[in-house]
Amino acid sequence: MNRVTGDDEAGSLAELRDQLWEALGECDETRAVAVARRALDAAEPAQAHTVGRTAADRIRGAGERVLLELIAPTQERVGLAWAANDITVAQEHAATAISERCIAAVADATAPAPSGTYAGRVTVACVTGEWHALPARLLSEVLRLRGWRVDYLGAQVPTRHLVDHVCRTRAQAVLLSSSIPFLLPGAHNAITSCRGAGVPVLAGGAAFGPQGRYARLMQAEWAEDATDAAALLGRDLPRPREHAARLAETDLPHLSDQEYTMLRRTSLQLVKQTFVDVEDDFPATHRYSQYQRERTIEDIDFIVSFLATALYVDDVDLFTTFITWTAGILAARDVPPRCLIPALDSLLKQLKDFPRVVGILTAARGLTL
Ligand code: B12
Repeated sequence: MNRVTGDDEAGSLAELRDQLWEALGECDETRAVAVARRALDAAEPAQAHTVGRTAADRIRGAGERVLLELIAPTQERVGLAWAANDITVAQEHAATAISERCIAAVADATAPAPSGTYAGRVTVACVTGEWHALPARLLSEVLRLRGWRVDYLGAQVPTRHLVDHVCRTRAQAVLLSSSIPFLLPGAHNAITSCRGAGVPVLAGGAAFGPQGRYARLMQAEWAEDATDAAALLGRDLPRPREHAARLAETDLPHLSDQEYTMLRRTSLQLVKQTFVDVEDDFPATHRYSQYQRERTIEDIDFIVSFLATALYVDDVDLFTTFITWTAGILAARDVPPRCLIPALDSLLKQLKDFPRVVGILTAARGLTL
């Protein structure tokens, strides 16, 4: 690999991304790790001329760039390829496992010498039910490079155990990651519980919405990515006052209409009835295999979960964005997106007495499917 500077640098990173992408596509772990290592060499000297930068600074900068500008976007590309049905679920799983290996290789190659002194101690965790651990892992490694002691708890951490941990370790802050919006009610519980224990919460990940709008609704700080998170932590997050258990309605007064509670309570029945209505309205389902029937029920369950979450955060956009996304996933698999219409109509019929639900479903019915 040629050492790169200036304009060549961006070109080189783009090339390395393509090389990493190819290695992931071929499930070639050894090659992928070699690309990540080469990227470290390529990223480092570009900043070497900067006056006042120590060798440690340069290594840290290179590590961060490889994590956030090579591995993260390549992993996002994996998601896009899966959504477009260009790669299988198995290829996506393999690619993610290899990305994890690459992160570990970068972390090993750039680990600061143990000094026993840290910028502070923080906990990084995914909310209950959240399996997308890789974004939290990336965040943890960037913070370590920046001198923080990080307790990385990984995927789906039950709130009670999260709170126990942050209290026991006297964490300066909890960094909570979530990618899937329907986990937001659980995320809210985690935020409220940690704040109740006097620990500030910094939330991030796609679940928290554009510009972190749902994190703010839930009284958490929000950062776009690991670099922003490091900057916020460096400014010391204000410690919330410890308080007793707090009702979700305190942050979200619209919940007092009980529509969310009712929907959650009846969701099993709603999914069953919606499937029956879909079968009636969309005759093709009668020819479905058992596997296809199960996937359809799963899709309806998803629709109901996202509907409940849109009610929880009182945001129509959360649901319409999800329906548009689902339509794209279906179309890429040669399933006509208009098969969503009978499901939406069935829910509208079953839930006609609930004004906020009706508003959300009507907006979704207005989409071109
Ligand atoms: C790998 C993957 C999986 C793996 C995760 C394994 C693992 N070890 O992480 C598995 C197979 C488990 C999985 C499962 C599912 N997945 Co998935 N998955 C992905 C994929 C391809 C990559 C995730 C990733 O690593 N992204 C790379 C990181 C770098 O990006 P990022 O999340 O944006 O994170 C950055 C910032 O948001 C931020 N950030 C993130 N967290 C935090 C936290 C803090 C505090 C801060 C400050 C910043 C921050 O920093 C990161 C770095 O810049 C994404 C596609 C994508 N675009 O991300 C889909 C994706 C997230 N998955 C999706 C779906 C639908 C699912 C499933 C529901 C599928 C299913 N039907 O079962 C399940 C849900 C499981 C669950 N309950 O969590 C959808 C979500 C769509 C939606 N409408 O919400 C996506 C977007 C795929 C797609 N293109 O449609 N998935």
